[in-house]
Amino acid sequence: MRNEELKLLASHLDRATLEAREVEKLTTNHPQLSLSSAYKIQEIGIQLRQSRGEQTVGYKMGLTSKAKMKQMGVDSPIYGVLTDKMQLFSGQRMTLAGRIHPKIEPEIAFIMSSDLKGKVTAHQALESVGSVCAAMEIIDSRYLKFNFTLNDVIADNCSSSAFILGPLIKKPNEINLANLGMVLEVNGKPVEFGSSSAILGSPAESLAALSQMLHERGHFIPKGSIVMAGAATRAIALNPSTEVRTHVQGLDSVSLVIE
Ligand code: OOG
Ligand code: MG
Repeated sequence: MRNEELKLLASHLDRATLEAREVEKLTTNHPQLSLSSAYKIQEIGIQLRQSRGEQTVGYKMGLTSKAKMKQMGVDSPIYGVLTDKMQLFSGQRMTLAGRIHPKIEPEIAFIMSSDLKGKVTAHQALESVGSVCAAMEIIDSRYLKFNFTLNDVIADNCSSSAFILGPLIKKPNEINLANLGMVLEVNGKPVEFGSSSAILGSPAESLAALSQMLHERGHFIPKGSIVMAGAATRAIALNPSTEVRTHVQGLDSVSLVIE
């Protein structure tokens, strides 16, 4: 795809985000959209956000669990970029204004204490982690009915809308990240149960996979980055007048109040 066309598609998705408007998925009119063009559209979309003053603060992995792949009908992990404007704070009250059809999902996040580059094992990846925490992600696909192919969702920055980190826990090496119970509660009632093992076997594997995927595109994970490892369960629709909380065994909890 030519650069001009990639730019047009990126600004089409950017406008849909700003106007909280659903649009037809790109592959309906561009069935030939490739994985590499999709990541280029994602990158141009991030540049548009940067031109409005947003700063990139990290990455998110997506579709790292069987439950999510099945829910969305796609079959391999993907990554997107996080900006400072997407960050909400645990316990914060928010309205759903400005979002299209938001859903929320339980995650685990890392804060990097050093750069992480190239092909690494999960063990090596953890050596670059300063702290780990319970997290939630709000996803809000810009596509009609949350329906897309893998390349569509990559172009749409992997449906990212917002992320929320719980209290940071130091020394991730002291916790066995591969099997932590995770519960998503709405108004105090558990609605989704999972294990961190659902995230590619362990969130540390997801971090290593991100490093490798970025390396293939000439990028790396800089020191200080926030990395969302991916959801452990299906995502659930966000509704007004609810309190949503995720507990992760050994990692405290993170919450959000929807007005
Ligand atoms: C794509 C984003 C998936 C995750 O954690 O698996 C994702 C989507 O489901 O719309 O963020
Ligand atoms: Mg996610």
